[in-house]
Amino acid sequence: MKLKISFTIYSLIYSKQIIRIIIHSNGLTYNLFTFTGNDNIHVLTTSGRYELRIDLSDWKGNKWFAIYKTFSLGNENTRYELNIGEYSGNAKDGLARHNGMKFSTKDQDNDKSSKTDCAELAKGGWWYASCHCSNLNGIYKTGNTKHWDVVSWNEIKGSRYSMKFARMMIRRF
Ligand SMILES: [Ca+2]
Repeated sequence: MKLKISFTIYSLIYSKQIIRIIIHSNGLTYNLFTFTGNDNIHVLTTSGRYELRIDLSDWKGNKWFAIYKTFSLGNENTRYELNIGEYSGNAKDGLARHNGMKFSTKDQDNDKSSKTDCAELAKGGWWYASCHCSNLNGIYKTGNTKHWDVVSWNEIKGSRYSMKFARMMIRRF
C-alpha cells in the first residue's frame, strides 16, 4: 500500500495553538510538537535552555539522529528565526545553513533568495535559506522522487528522497 500525504502550511496556522505530546524515552522526557505553534515554541524555548533532537529513517529501516544542544526560535518580529548550536549525531548537520534563517511559508516569503519563493517550490514551511539542506515539512512520499519538495535531509539521501520517518523533539534541561 502506498501512503501519500500532502498538506499546505500557512503562516497563520504556525503562529497559533500548539499540540504537544510528552514522550518518555531512555529516562529522558521530550516534548513532541507539531508545526502549529511557532509562537508557543518561541515562548517555551526562550524560557529556559532547550535541546532539539531530530530522528530520521529511510524506507529500508536505516536510522539517523541529530541533536542540537541549544535551540530556540525568535518571536514573530524576527519571523521565528532559528537559533541552533552544538550539533552532534550521525545524520550530519542538515540545519547548519538554516541557522539564523527566518521561517517561510507559502504565503510568507522570508527566505534569502529574492528571485525564488522557496516555500512555494519546496512545498513546506521551513527556515529556508536559498533554498534548503533539509525540508522536514515537505511532501511525504515514498523514497526517491523527481523534485526537491519532499521530506528530505539532504546530507543523507539527497533533496529528492522522502524519508519514511522524521520527528523533531525538544527537551528542557
Ligand atoms: Ca524569496
